[in-house]
Amino acid sequence: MGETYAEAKQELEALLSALDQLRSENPGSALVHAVAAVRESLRSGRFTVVVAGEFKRGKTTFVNALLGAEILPAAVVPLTSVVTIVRWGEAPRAEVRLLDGRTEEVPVEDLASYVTERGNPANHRGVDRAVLEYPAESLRDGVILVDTPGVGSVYRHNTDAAYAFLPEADAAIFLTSADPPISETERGFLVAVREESARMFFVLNKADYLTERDLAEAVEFTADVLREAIGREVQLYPVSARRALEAKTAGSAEGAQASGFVEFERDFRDFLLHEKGLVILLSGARRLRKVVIDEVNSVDVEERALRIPEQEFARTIEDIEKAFSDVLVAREDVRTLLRRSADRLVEMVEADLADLRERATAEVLAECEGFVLDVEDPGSARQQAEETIRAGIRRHVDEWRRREERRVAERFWGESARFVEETNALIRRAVDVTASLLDIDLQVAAIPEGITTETRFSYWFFEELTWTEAMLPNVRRLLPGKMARRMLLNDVRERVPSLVDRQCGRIRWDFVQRLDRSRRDLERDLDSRLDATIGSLRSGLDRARQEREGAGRNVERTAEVLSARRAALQQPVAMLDRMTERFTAETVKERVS
Ligand SMILES: Nc1nc2c(ncn2[C@@H]2O[C@H](COP(=O)(O)OP(=O)(O)O)[C@@H](O)[C@H]2O)c(=O)[nH]1
Ligand SMILES: [Mg+2]
Repeated sequence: MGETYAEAKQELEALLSALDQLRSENPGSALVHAVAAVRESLRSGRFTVVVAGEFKRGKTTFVNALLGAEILPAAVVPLTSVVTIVRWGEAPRAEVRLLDGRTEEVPVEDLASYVTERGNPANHRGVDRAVLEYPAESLRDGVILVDTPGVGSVYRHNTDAAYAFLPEADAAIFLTSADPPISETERGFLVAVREESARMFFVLNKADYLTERDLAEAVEFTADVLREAIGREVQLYPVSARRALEAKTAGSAEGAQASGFVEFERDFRDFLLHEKGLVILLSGARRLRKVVIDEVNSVDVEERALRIPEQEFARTIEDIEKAFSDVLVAREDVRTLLRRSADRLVEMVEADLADLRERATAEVLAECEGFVLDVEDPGSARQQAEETIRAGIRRHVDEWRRREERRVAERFWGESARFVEETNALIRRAVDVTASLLDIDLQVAAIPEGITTETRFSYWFFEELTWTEAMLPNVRRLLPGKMARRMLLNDVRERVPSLVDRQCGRIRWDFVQRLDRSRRDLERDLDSRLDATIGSLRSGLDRARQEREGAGRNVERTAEVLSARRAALQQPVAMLDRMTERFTAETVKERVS
């Protein structure tokens, strides 16, 4: 943006205050709601940022450096085994969510005993994820950091976490370092996520280990690997998360500068605020523009309706009302189409799920059967067999879900655009009919396309898989090997299909729920925009009628009041025009570059 996000945001906030003053003359109007809604979206906009990378590249240290305090447990030996989500809170507070769905508040100092390998070996506490709230400046604007276990870590399920979180994130920071150089696993990860790379930042950590010359070499080498994996030139930030953390804790600005962190932080914040902030500002400005124009129309309608000759007045109102009810009947058809389109999306998900069910069952079974047939001591392999099943299902489901989320979101987006168009046509009809029956000019403020950013198919954190049901029955340890193997094999064959089935059922439920909610949100949103348009035209007519019926009517004096109000509304309209134009240009530029 030509100006900073903060400045643009302030400008919009000032406008909101100005509109607060204006609306007091007409309480209960759509303007009141729009002002509140836009204010809320400025306040609560959030950015999810995933920190990904192989274990021990320094992800957790890096998150601490961003927070400016050694708050998350990083260490030499332990591998973090659990995803940790860090978000703004007035005071430090920690909570863990368990795989069985329960949530427990835990002392912040004790976090290590839940999220590290040493404190929680092989995740025996069954922790699904930890959530830390912390009053760090860097989290102020709604930034949420997700510290993931490493790509290529020794535990399969850790590897999946970074993948699973990526599509729902607004941005990602990929960390590597020179000790050892970027690995084959990391390269594979980058190739797999290359589509997301426009939203990714690349960091070469532990720069402090290297001399200036070695660092330059490491940067060059790593950048080559990145370019090759991602398919384009990317900027690589050499930093020392450890030095940055030390400097920040000690309050040393020079130290932070020397760590390379400052440069990264600046670019990263710019990116976040620009990328996401712009979308929020643009949709806020467009939303306000529409309601303010509705208000202007309301004033114009009133002004004009006051002057209609007495013998024509009732008739004109009747014609306009008739047109409005036609528009509202047509809206019913649009709603029916919208619901049908949502049903078709559910059908698509169901068909895709059927594929997943079949493939996952076959592949997980094959893998587990192989394991059971090869294992040396089948009598005590139950736990490992379970682990294989769990990891297998999780892998299939995560991968499927990643693709499906995108697919559904894109389809939903496309469909929404169509219904926005249909509703705009109705809005235009209502305004045009009124304008022509009253023989005046009225502006049509269409629903902006951006409406869909507020009501899109939401990918908030989808539920992790949970395993409340028993996986495999206990096999008596003392059975002879052959028999134990046969029993275990039978159990695996029996359980895998039903476990896959159960997980597919949950996913279906999750998608259907969210689709339904998204559809209802969209419907409500479209309805309210059309209602607001008709409502403001009607209220202009109503006020004119009351005025005409009242005693001591003074058309000229009322007209003066109205033209003052119109003038007062004109200024915000002009400002909003400028803002939407500017923000739109920025968004387009962004997409092109
Ligand atoms: N020298 C140096 N060591 C670092 C740096 N960042 C992290 N480390 C160390 O690397 C080890 C792994 O760090 P950690 O943050 O736990 O890595 P993670 O597994 O990726 O989360 C720890 O011993 C850290 O102190 C750095 O910038 N420089
Ligand atoms: Mg870590």
